[in-house]
Amino acid sequence: MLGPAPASGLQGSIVAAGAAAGSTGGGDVASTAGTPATSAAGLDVLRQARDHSAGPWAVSVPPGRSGLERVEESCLAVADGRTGIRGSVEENGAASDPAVLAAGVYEREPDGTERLVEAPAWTALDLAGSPGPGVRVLDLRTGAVFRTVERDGHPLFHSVHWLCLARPGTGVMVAEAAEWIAARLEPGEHLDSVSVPSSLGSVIEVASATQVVPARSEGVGEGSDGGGAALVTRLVGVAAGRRTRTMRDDPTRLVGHARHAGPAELWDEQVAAWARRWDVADVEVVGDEELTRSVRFGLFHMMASVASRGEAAVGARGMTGPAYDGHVFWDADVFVLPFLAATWPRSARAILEYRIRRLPAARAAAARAGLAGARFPWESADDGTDVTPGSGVDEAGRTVPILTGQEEEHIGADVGWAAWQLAAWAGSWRFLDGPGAPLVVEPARYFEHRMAVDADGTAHLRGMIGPDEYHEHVDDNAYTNLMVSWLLRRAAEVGDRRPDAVVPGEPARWRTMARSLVDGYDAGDGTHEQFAGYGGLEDLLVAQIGTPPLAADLVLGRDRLMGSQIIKQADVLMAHLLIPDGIGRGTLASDMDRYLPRTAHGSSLSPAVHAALLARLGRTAEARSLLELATRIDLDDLTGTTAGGLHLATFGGVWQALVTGFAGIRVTGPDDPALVVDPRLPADWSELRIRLQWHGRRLALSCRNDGVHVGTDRLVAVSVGGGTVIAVHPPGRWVPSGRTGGGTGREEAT
Ligand code: IFM
Repeated sequence: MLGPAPASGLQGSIVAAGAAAGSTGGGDVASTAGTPATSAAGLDVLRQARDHSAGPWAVSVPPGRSGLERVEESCLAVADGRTGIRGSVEENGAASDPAVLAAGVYEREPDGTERLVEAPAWTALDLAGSPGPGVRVLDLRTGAVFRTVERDGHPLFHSVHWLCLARPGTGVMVAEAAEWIAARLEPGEHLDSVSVPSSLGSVIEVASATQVVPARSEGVGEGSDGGGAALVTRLVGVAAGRRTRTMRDDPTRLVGHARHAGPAELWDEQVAAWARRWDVADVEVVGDEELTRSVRFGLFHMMASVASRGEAAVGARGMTGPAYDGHVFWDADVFVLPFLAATWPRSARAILEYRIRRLPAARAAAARAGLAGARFPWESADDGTDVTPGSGVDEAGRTVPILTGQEEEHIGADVGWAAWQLAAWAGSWRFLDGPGAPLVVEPARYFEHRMAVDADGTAHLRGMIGPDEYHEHVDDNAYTNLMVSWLLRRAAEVGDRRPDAVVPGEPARWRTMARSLVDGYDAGDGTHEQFAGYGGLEDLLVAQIGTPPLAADLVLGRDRLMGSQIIKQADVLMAHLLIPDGIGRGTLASDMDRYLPRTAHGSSLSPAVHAALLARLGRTAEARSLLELATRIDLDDLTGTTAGGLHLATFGGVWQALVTGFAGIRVTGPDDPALVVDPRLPADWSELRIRLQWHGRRLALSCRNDGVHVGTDRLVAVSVGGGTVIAVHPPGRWVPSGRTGGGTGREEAT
């Protein structure tokens, strides 16, 4: 388990900067001017980074754990939105999987598979021996990884590295090593470069300038008669993308700029850049430091994984590992994007830009199916064609077909929903009236043609896979139909505003189709049937087969599972999360009672979704326990898959659970007249503090069950607990909840 850093910061005895300014050697770097200052600054930075890593702002990896190296490397990964590096130790142990990854930079294998290109880690050092892993800390506040190794009370090795958020593609590493470890590090200055091209015309290029000077310090030199220890300062440039089109910068030029700035300035920039991000994104559960840390861990990785400009291909594991080959799923649009729309809209826009640029491929996919509009792929990589594998191998070594690429079509509605989210948080139609319009209109057009209208006038989507991937080729998956119905109505609105984006008659037809599409609602028991015929399947509860989270496919086998009511992850309930106004009021409680006991949480996406909805229902103890489960999925490697990278969608789900669940914040569209907040907190959370941006206002919300203190930089309209809308002037005020009494859930109370 990964835990907190020591509250007082890590111990060590790195000495004053001047001690390192000895010989600089006669290296081959173009200019050595300022070299002593660079080493001095390096030491200073090393010390400052150490001091920053503490409390609920840091996640530490203790020494002496075996078999977890790759898990730790995922957890300690850092990124700047464009490129990332796994948190491997500098000597790259045998069990290590070091890598530099770049968003959207894929390789196509001879069998057609597309996967992320991996370049060698720029943190590698040719150490003469391993000092042992020591204690490693990810400082969430600054995005730096710090390592300290001591033996018998003597420091042996210290290092810090980070990727510069303010200048994507620039990396910095400073390390101090004792004599016997540093024996192979040649004093002087060294330039290195490596280029990893991909068959798709992309490349990752890494250039670095490394300076090695003696570290005659009371630090790592101690115990080695003051000589031979080394201080290493490495400045790195990483450029990734298509050589001709999207190559961001020349890596050598990036190194040159970094040398000009020097490590101290780069460190100050880094601290300031991350402070700007946290200022609009932090979440704190007052009274639960461990939960706060694990929530921030997820927020950090989401922020690090998405660029602020251009397009952002956000793979299921971001740039923290190679799992799922770095493919882009609905994880990006539905789970990660809302957090960014509410905190850093430029990054949400970049996720949508990735989809906009792949509309031609989505249109071609629809056309291949003989249909109009655009059909987004379930798994997407370089050019937006579907890259979902056709089969996989299960744990028993059997080849099983994977049908999600053909049948998990809800992705089209998910993309439209994501575009709407950005507009709703921004309080502006600009995006939807402009480049975002096709993301809503074209999938709607596709679904209009994809559905079948029966003689009785009801419309159906047949042969689908819903979010519950345990059941394939089902008819009228409730989540898909509800989302498509919602999408058709939104597309009609966009069409009303932008008649040039639609064909005359489409908006009216879409409104009719939205009403005709069946949603599985059964007035008898007040629930939505997950798909036609679900109720007739073997009625198994998860408690009868094990304790969730579990992979029920492995427990029951594929055939029995498909014939049972066990589901993998939130499906009907997912619609309650995303479109509470698009699903029958009062049905959340009954759908929860029906589906929660049948849900295996076989996907890491599932627990947080349930946490959000249980909180909404006022079932805060259950909500909290599922929230905590979600926050530990990677930190404790609960699914055994963290070695392949972190589950970004889970982090997004955790944020949504806190914001839309526990805090009860609801946004529906760009015209929302007020921010709606309705907190439901467990008794021992004294406060839930959330920073975000809504309709261009920077807000700091301190939520309690009896009201919310709203801090704001501009006049904002807020309604708390169903109370009247109150105008809040800067710097803010306490807004009491309009809800009287307690105990009932939000749905019942409104
Ligand atoms: O997108 C998810 C899906 O919902 C469940 N299986 C894993 C995918 C990638 O995270």
